[in-house]
Amino acid sequence: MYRLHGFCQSGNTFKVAFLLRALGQPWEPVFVDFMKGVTRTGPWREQTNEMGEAPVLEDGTRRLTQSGVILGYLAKKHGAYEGATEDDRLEVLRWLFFDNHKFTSYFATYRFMKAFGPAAPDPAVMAWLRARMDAAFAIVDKHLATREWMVGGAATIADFSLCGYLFYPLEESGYEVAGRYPHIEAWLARLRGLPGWASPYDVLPGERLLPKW
Ligand SMILES: N[C@@H](CCC(=O)N[C@@H](CS)C(=O)NCC(=O)O)C(=O)O
Repeated sequence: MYRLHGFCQSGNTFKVAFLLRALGQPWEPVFVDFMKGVTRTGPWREQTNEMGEAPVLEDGTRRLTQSGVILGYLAKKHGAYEGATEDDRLEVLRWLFFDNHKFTSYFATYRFMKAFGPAAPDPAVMAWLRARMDAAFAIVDKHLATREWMVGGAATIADFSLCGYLFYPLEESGYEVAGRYPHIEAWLARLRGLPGWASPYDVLPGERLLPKW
C-alpha cells in the first residue's frame, strides 16, 4: 500500500491524494507535523526528505518527493491521467512546471502567510504576491476558455497539480476565484465530478486550523 506523508493544509499533498483516490489505489496517510516545524529538523530531512518538504510518497522501498514527480510516476505506473500522446505528455510537463513555479507557489505562499503564518503578513509582500497570482490565474483562465481540461480532451495530472490549493475555504486565502475567473470556476466544478474527489480536510491528516490574519 502507498504511504503518503503530508498534512491537511497542504495542497501539494492533496494533489497526490486526489490522484490516488481517482486511480482507486489504496494508500495510508502519514501525518507530517509541519506547523510544529518537523520538516525543518535534521532527523526528518535525513530520514524523509532532504528538501524539507511534503508531500513524500512511499511505494514499497521507493521514496519519491516533489508532487510533480509523484504525479508523473503514478500516472505512468497506472496508465491513467498522463496524456494521450507524446505531445500531450510534453504539454502536461509544461503545465506542471508552470504550476510549480508560478500558479501553486505564489498562491500557496500567500495563503500560508495570511492564514497560518507566525506574524501578520507584510502588506507590501502580499501586494507583490497578489500581482503575481493575478497574472498566473489570468493565464490559466484564458487557457481554459476554449477547453475543458488543461491538456487534450480529458483530465491529466496537469489538472490535478494546478487545482491542488483551490478547494480550500475562501477565508484562508481571501482570494476570490468565483466571478473573477469563470473558466477556472467551471473547471473546478468538472474536477469535483471526477472519481475520488473530496475536500482536502476530509482526506488528509491533521487538525483544521482557523485562519489567523
Ligand atoms: N514543489 C514542491 C513544493 C512542496 C512544498 O513546498 N511543500 C510545502 C508544504 S505544502 C513545504 O513542505 N514547505 C516547506 C518549505 O518551503 O520550507 C512540490 O510540489 O512537492
